[in-house]
Amino acid sequence: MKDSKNSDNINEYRSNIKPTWCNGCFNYILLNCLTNIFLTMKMKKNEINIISGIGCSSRLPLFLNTFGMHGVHGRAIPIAIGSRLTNPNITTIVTAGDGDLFSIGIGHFVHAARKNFNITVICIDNKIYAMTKNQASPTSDVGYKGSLTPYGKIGSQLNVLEFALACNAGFVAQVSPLHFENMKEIIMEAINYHGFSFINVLSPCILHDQNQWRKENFVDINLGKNHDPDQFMSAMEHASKSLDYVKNKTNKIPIGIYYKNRFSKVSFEKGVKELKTNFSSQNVSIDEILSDFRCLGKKEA
Ligand SMILES: Cc1ncc(C[n+]2csc(CCOP(=O)(O)OP(=O)(O)O)c2C)c(N)n1
Ligand SMILES: [Mg+2]
Repeated sequence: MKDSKNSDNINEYRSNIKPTWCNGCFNYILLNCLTNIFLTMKMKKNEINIISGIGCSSRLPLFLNTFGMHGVHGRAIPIAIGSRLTNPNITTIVTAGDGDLFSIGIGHFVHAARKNFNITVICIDNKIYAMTKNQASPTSDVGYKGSLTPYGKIGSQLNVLEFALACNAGFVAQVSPLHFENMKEIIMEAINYHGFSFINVLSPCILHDQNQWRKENFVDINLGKNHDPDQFMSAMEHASKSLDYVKNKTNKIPIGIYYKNRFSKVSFEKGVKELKTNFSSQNVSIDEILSDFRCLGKKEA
């Protein structure tokens, strides 16, 4: 792999590793959508970096012929941040499960969003830990009967859209693989967004999910005049209702862009670059400053 020319053949973005997912898994649709996006956006394979954690969904980078890493459970975001800081010219996308991002890895999410790293985080939300055989996750419905909660999940369900907004994510959306074109458009918009973007992909596990969603079960919140993604309070209001379908099955499942902060704050990477430029204009090099810090550390030790 790793050549620098644009690909004109979608299959060139795929590695020769055969996916290990169950037949009919929604993850295939997301994989197909990503290669479609790379082709449409004329992205070079060596300018794409896909980082994951551990889980069925986290195997996704293995099936792509781009840079990437199948990382450590809950640590996809720190790996992505490290690679972004090392090479800010590479498009960095995290693809990880709901367990990975919102159970063990939730602390990393908070700070990556708040500090505004220019990465796209895609949660492949099947509402369970699938790989370890069906345990309830933070996004499982209350009462969900998993292998460790045979009498039903106790506690509450994490509303990831509300959470991402509260963490100050500049771009927040939810999509369904059953609405392929909508999902593709929104992921492309997230990739183009200069700052932290989050997309929740509703991807029910075909082995364990009892809901059997269909295309017509979804509603696009961006159709009509009810919601303006520029408006944070409107985004919060819509996000707070985004799980209403769980309690009342007659409610539709909302998809679309909840929030897009068009006046995005300076991304962390840009901030670092500006800092370096400011120091160099004052004739002080970053290395000099760091060596002072190192001396201090030694004196204190
Ligand atoms: C540090 C650590 N803790 C726990 C595990 C066990 N483990 C592997 S995958 C997983 C959960 C996966 O769930 P999710 O991230 O939602 O991915 P899915 O399999 O549902 O796609 C767990 C708990 C692990 N591999 N490493
Ligand atoms: Mg999961």
